[in-house]
Amino acid sequence: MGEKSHLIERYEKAWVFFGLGMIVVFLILIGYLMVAHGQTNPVGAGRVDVATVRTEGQFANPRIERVGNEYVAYIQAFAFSFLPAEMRVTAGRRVTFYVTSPDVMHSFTIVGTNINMQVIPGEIGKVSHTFDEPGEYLIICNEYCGIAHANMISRIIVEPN
Ligand SMILES: [Cu+2]
Repeated sequence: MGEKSHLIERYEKAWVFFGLGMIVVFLILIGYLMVAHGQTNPVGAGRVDVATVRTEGQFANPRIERVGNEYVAYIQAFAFSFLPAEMRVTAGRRVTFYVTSPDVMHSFTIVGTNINMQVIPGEIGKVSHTFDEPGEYLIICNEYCGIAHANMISRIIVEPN
């Protein structure tokens, strides 16, 4: 009996250490990913009127434009597309995306980056990213928004500097 309870205690200890070890591993992993990929915190950047956002204001003219050394994009995410449907930037320059939705919840997710922003109707989401690697990046919606959700794509083409 005494020997058996020692054995159980040993197993218990091993699993407690394993659990604590995994917490440490995850914290290190989170820290590493934040350093390696940069921290992107989407922020709220104001509100829009969903009834008029498509015809008035910045989002009525979805676009990407050069502002000084950077780019600024005004993007509509709606069922079932993004506007503009394609954007072009030069590698190494910071791009700030302002995204809103006139209908339902969507997301603004750039494959191959850590940008994954929720797009809430009536809210403007803002997130910035610098594309260091030239190439074509797919923009997708990962909030299920209806029957043609899977067709909801756009792309950003990063040209060499
Ligand atoms: Cu969507």
